[in-house]
Amino acid sequence: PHPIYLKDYRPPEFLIEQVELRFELDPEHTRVESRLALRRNPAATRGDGSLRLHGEQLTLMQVAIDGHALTPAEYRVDAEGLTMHRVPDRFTLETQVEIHPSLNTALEGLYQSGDMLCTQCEAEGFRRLTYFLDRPDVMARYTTTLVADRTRFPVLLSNGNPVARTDLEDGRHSVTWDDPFPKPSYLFALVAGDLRAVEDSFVTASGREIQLQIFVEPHNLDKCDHAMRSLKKAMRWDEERFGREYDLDIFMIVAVSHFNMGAMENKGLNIFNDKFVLARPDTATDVDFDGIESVIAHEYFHNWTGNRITCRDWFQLSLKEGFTVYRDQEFSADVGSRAVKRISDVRTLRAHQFPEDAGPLAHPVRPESYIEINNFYTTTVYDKGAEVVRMQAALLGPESFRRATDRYFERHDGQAVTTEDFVRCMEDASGRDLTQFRRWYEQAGTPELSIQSKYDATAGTYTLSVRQETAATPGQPVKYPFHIPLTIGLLGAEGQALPVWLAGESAPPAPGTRLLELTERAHEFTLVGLTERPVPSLLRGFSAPVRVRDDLSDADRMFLMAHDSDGFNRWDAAQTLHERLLLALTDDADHPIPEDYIAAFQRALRDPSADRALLAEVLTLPSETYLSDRMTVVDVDGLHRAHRQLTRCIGERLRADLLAVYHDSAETGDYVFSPEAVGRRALKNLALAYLVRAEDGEGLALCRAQFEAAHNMTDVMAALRLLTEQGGAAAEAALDAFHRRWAGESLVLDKWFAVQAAAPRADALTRVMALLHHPDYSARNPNRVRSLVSTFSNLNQVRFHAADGAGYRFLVGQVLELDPANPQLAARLLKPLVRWRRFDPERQRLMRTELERVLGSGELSSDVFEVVSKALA
Ligand code: HT7
Ligand code: ZN
Repeated sequence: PHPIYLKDYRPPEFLIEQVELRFELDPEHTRVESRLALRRNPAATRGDGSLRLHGEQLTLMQVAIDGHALTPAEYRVDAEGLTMHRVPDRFTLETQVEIHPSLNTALEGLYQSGDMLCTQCEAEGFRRLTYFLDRPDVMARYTTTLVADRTRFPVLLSNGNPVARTDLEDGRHSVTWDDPFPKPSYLFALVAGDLRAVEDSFVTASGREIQLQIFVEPHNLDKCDHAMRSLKKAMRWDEERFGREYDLDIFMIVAVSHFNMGAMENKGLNIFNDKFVLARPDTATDVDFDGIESVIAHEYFHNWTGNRITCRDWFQLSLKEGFTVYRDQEFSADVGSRAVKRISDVRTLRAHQFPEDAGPLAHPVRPESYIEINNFYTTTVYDKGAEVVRMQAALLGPESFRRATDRYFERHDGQAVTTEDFVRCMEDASGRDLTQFRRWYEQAGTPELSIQSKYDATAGTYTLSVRQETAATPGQPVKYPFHIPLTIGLLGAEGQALPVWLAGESAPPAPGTRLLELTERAHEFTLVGLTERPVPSLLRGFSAPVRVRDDLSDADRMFLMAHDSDGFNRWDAAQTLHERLLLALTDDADHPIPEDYIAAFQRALRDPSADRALLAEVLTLPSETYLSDRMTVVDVDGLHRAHRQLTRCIGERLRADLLAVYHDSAETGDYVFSPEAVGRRALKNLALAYLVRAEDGEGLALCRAQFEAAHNMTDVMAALRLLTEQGGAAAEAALDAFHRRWAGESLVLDKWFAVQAAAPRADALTRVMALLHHPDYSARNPNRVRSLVSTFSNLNQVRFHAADGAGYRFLVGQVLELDPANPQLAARLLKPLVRWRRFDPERQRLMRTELERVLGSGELSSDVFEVVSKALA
């Protein structure tokens, strides 16, 4: 497979004005008729007079231009498309093809999920439905007719509005849909099935009534309330915060159980992994409820950021994904707790994006080349892309940023554009020059800020010396300085906010947070008017996606943890304290656990006014995977031992406080999904975890009781996780009971598989391998594969990285088995092996051997080939 380069982008030679599709749907043989109105693109240079359309895995039955069937001499078909040797400047092309949904295990194009048929076209799946110019800068209007058996497929859906329905004499029926908005082919969708809908409506700011429908299999009708509530909240929020109103008269969501990713924003017909739709308090955890709210919002927000304004080419993917993640993050922050949301987003960024940016798959937010676009739906494009939008919002300020997004929506509505067009709107609306800022789109790698401080008591000044440095990444040996917004505050001895007053300014600003801008490799900021040494609160709210190395003492961090007005930085101070101690314990098991460390957390636990959710975050230790990214050579076993040691110590030393918190947080009444209730449950279950992991008798009894008595899945899973970790008869009994109780509930069974895969018990791999043969396991269901295989290899670091390499062999075996069936899934599974250079020489050897085994194993998909070849390069 060959790479595709951004520099090679050329506008399409032909445009498609109108698309008429007719699908005669059947799982075994589906016939697709297409009628395309094509015309030469005046903006493109003329080629050799031929036209090439994309098409894969299609059986061509007929092709005609302006009503005349082509003879075989007039066209050529190969594995990737259809070439017509001579075509007019304007013409109608008709094709007829056959496809086989039931054989489609890649879940790209038209496929079967359970008893239903559905499509997934992003990024390049439309070419598996019919011959087409399957690229996002070809936007067309679609009319789609679906024909299928009336009994098997009573519901037939596509994009836009239904305009005709007919019952046919042969037991089939047909529905025609018309989508008035021009769209790229990747936003096309159809669904056919025996589905039921939960219905509601929404009145837009301008008074239009929109019909809302969530389609599910009949037995899931009682699990859609939360998704519908989330949708209506998101619709209102987008009007209020971004001035964006919904445009069609219907908005539909369909939940399917076989899905490669989270969800898909097809115009007017979002298709979702059912994991991000279905929830009842007894079947879904708080984390699931939260995920549903944000994914529903994310896909809905794409209607403007992605659909009305789309990407010119796939190198611009972050234009829609980075901006839409930013929008869904802001939505969740507004409807929940801003600090807690920021903490969880930064946790994700540090745990996944920072390692990606430091490894062999590092790429810019706007990549320069790719082999397989499906490999570029990455945390860099999504999460760092959102940070890049967030930094622009910070540099512009809220009013100017809103003016800039308004301008973007107005200027580019109906177009396929670039990240450059987005930045230009930011500049035009604010008058700011973002030339240097553009490097965030172009340069890969995480900058590291080194910040040194000096207090001069005589002069009353405090000097911050800041340097930025970014390590080389593949293909980018030299890095130029980034434009970095650095938000800081200063705290006085009583914890009060001090003014951040820069030398040379005539008067101090009001005490509080201030934005400094870094553009050079080194800066010195002299802050004046200080009568005492302040404690600095650096990078408040995580104002830029950077690593920080500072000279604060542990005492400074405990002070910040107690007093910083910035909730994010209170948490970050605590994280750094945990991290430093855990790394010290990893190096030396006898390293003392300081009294003041324990005391600081005891004070936090005893503070009656503390926000429960934030407190739970503060008390949560950084994960072993995250800590491994902080070591030059990962010490897998040392980290695991240190983690257990500190956990046990906290459980023992803070026993009374943890028990008090547990009892204070008892569930009363019905399940409520609110920031307060979620925070209370999080803190309670964290307290329980410390107690159980310290093998506290009372804690263990409480855990067993909670498993028996809890009515909500959050509490049940928290208890089951701890029991499974402990092992023994109680664990087996609980797992059996859980399995019996939830037989047939696929999403709940995913949890049953995952909880066993994550438990760091010595027999974890044996158990995981046995579970591959469990009757409920299916390699054809990505959720199930992820629940077992990905959970083990990503969340059970100590067992996956077992010194004998058995974890690596297991994973590669799974990848090789899956690759022919579902390349997207196989390539994603491989990710934990990509960081092989971070481990000790023997583990490196074992991992490299397994990666080489993949490379040497013959027919690989382009997806897996790209990941492995780059990992080994
Ligand atoms: N825009 C979507 C990305 C996507 C996808 C979704 C489902 C299956 C395969 C897919 N390939 C790419 C999801 C989103 O970011 O909203
Ligand atoms: Zn998205």
